Formats: sequence, structure tokens, C-alpha cells
Amino acid sequence: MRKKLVSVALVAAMAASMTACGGGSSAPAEAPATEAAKEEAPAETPAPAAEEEKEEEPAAADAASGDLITVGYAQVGAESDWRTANTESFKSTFTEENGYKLIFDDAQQKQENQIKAIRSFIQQEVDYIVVAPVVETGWETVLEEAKEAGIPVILSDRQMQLSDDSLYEAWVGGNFVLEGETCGDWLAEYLEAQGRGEEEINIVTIQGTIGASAQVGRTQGMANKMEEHPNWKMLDMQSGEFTQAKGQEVMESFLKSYDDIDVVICENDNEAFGAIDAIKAAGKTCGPEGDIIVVSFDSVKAAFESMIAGDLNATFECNPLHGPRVAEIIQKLEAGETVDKVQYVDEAYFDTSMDLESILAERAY
Ligand code: GYE
Repeated sequence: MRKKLVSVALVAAMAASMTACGGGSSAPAEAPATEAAKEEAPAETPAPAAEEEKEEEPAAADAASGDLITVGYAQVGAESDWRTANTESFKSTFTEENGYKLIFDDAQQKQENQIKAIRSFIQQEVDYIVVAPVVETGWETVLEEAKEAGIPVILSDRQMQLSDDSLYEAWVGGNFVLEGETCGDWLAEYLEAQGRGEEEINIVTIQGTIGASAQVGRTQGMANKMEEHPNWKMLDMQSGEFTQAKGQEVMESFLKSYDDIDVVICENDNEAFGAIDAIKAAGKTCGPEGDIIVVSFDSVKAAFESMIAGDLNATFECNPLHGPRVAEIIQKLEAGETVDKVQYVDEAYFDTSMDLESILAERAY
């Protein structure tokens, strides 16, 4: 499943831009990997990442040599194309060649699994803990444990609500409220251009995982814009858990409950792919020529294909390539430099009025 060859190409590109990284002189094939790995992780440690680690990074145990920076990444799951690109970005950045040992954990969208993974990273005395938190709240206790152990924590992708800012070094990710507002502005312009600016517009939203900052922000951003358009009516909002299957299910139920939906806002692209299937199965049409306007967030490659096929109207970008950004933060911390606490990534949007074929050809995810 893992794309080793792609990773190698990406690493080469990244190595050029990351001057601070180690030379990576160790040859994986020569390393006595398994023995060293056992020493590194105590047998009693319930390391959720252990299995995946062994399979994908057989020589990662070079960390035992003391040269590599060990990074534990508590990943949300594998729910979407965005998430896959994000995981790939970390795996291709935090390689031995670049001076790292990565301990990767997939929490399957469960906060309790992420908390377990963080505790396991603490037990394994990693150098840095990186968390993409599934939800915003409930992290204080485990982050205090990391702080007591003297392990710096970096947040990536989604945010946490914390009373104490000293519990993490920095966060890097997308501006989810802004993404939601951009979606609202796009919709206003699109309807205006169709001469529907004053018409009553019925909207439904397939939300992301409830309590995830990507969900909270996108819902909030759109709500901010709803206030500017009293003729827009939000008929319903339900979570599609950021997955295609759940997105389809939720859309099926919306279509049964409401026969006059004008717009469906999907809080990620994968939910939109499911929603489009549901719309077609119900005998309706969507996209620029269809009955229902479909918009979503992320802008993964498959969303471009969906727009080119005439199914999806627009997608609001969220950049998943945080591996190099987190590596840069770690290198600055290693050098004793200060880092910006909150780092937003620039994002765009794409719709069917653009030259999508050309943009897709250049797209990294
Ligand atoms: O939009 C979605 C993923 O947190 C920004 O999580 C991320 C979101 C992304 O499952 O596809």
C-alpha cells in the first residue's frame, strides 16, 4: 500500500530545501535493526505504532545510534485523501536519510487512541511529539505528562483548545474559519452570476467529525456568511465523519427528508464524492449543469477530477503537506531558535471556471 518510490522522489526534493537536516550517512541495509529496536522500545510498552513501524521502516532503529531525532506522530487516522497525503508528507520527510526516526501511530479517528499513542511516545522517550488532534478539547492531562517528561509537543493540522499555551511549542495548519468564509463568498458570487442572488436558497451541510477544529472552523466560517444572506436557509447539518461512505449515507437521508435542496456543503472532498453518488442514485443531478450545487474542502486531486467530470462545483483548499513545515520547526528548536506559535498556511480555491486540467497536472496531492 505504501508508496516507497514516490517517497524517495519527495525526499530528494525536500532534502534540497532542508539544509539543517543531518547527512543521513547510515545505510539502512547494514543496520542491526531488529535488535536495536527492541532496546529502544521497552517490551512492556503498549506501543500502538509498533506493528506498522516494523513493516514500513525496518531500519528505523538506527535511532539507537543516537544520531537521529526521534519523532512520534499521533495521526488522526486514514479517513480521507487529505489524510493520506498528510501521512505521506510525514513519512517522506522524517526519514533516516533526513536524520530522523519516525514512530507513526494511526488513531483510527479516536481520541483515546491518540492519548495512548502520546503516552507510549513519552515512555519511549522520543525527542519530539507531533499531534494532529482529532478533536479540540480534552488534551491538558496528557500534554502535562509530556511537559513533565521534558518532551516538546508540536501541533499540526487541527488545533487544540488549551488553557495553557506552554503545553505546546507551535501549531501549523490551515485557517478553517477562513476556508468556510471563502466558501460562503464563493457561493454568493456564483448565485449572483446565475441571477439567483435574491432567491431563497436551501442549503444542507455534511459536517466533518464533530468537535474537530476543521469542522468547527468551516461550520463557523459558513455561519458567518449566512448572516450576510437572509435568503439562505440552512435546512440541516449532520456529520459525515470526513469519510466518503458516511458522506453518502448522510446525503441519502437529506434527500429523503428534503426535496428542494439547492446546495450541499461538504466539509471535505471525500464526503462530497459520497454525496454525489447519493444524488445520482436518487435520480437527481449536480454540478454546474445540475439541480444541486456541491462544494467541498481540501482540493485533493480527485476533487479536480470530479469538477472536470461536471459533478463538483468548487473546492476550497486545505494544504496537507505539513511534514516539511514541522521538520523546519524541529530544526529551529534544535538550533535554539524561537518559532512562531501559530503558523497558518496560505490556501486557495478552485472551481469549474478555471483551467482545471492544467492545475491538476501540477498538483502535489
Ligand atoms: O479536511 C479532512 C481530513 O483536519 C484539515 O481532516 C483536516 C481534515 C481534512 O479528514 O479531509
